[in-house]
Amino acid sequence: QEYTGIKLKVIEWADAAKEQVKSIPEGSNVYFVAATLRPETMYGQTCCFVSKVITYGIFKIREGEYFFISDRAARNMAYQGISSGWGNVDRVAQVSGADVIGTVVNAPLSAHGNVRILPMETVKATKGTGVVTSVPSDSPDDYATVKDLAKKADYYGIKKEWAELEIIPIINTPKYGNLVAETLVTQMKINSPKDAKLPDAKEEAYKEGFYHGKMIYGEFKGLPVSEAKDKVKESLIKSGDAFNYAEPDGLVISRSS
Ligand code: ZZB
Repeated sequence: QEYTGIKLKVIEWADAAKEQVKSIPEGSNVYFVAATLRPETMYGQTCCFVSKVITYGIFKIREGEYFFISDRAARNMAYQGISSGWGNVDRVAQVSGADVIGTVVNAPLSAHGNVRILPMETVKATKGTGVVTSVPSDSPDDYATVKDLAKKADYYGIKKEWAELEIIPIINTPKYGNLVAETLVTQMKINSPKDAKLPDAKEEAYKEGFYHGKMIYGEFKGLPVSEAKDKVKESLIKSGDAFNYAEPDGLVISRSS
C-alpha cells in the first residue's frame, strides 16, 4: 500500500504528555505523522486521531526532527530512506495515545491551521502509522467519529469545541454533493463510529470522490480529483510537509531458522 505521510507539527503538548517529552532537545520539531491515501483532502483536516490504547514512540528522524508514530511504522520507515541511517531506529520516548489527547498540532494545508489530537477507537495499530488525520467532509469514519466525540465529549475526556471545527466542503460530486461523508452517513443510517456499514461507506466515498469528484477548494480548484491528487501530493512533498510511505500490506516477513 502506497501512503502519503503527512507531518503535523506539535505546537503545544497536552499537559499529560509534557513530562514524557522532556528529553527532546529544546528547539526541535516533533511531528505527528498520519498515513493517508487522500492527500487532496488535506484542506479539510479538522483534527488528528490517535488510539488511547496504543503506546506510540517518539523517534529521532534526523537532527532536530522527531516523529510521533507506532513502533511498526518507525521500523518500516527506517528502510525507506525516510529517517537518517539505513535500518536505524532511535526511539527517544514512549507515550500512550491517551496522554497526547488535546495536543495542538499544525495541519498542513488545512483551512483551520491548528487542530487538536483527539481519540478514535477504531484506529488500527497494524496499519499506517497509527495516527490518522481527520477529514470529516470526505471520510465517513471521520464524520461519524467527530459527531460522536462532540456528542459525548465528557465521556471521551475532551472539550466539545475541539471536535466541532467547521466542516468545510472541498470536493463536489454529482451523486453526494459537496459533503460526501455526511451524505453517506445520513443515507446509510450510520449511527456510530463502530457501525458495520462504515467500510461500505468508505469504499463508496473513495470511488465517487476519485472518479467523479471535482476540487472546489484550494490551489487546484476546478480540477478533477483524479488529476488534483498527485498535484497536491507533489506540492506537499516539495514544501517538506509530506513524504511517500510504502507498507507491505498484511505481509508477514519471517525468517526460517
Ligand atoms: C485522510 C482521509 C481523508 C482518509 C478522506 C480517507 C478519506 P485503507 O484504504 O484501509 O488503507 N487510516 C490510516 N491509517 C489508519 C489506521 N491505522 N486505522 C484506521 N484508519 C486509518 O485506508 C486508508 C485511510 O484510512 C487513510 O486515508 C486514513 O484516512 C485511514 F477523505 O486519510 B485517510 C473514503 C475515505 N476518505
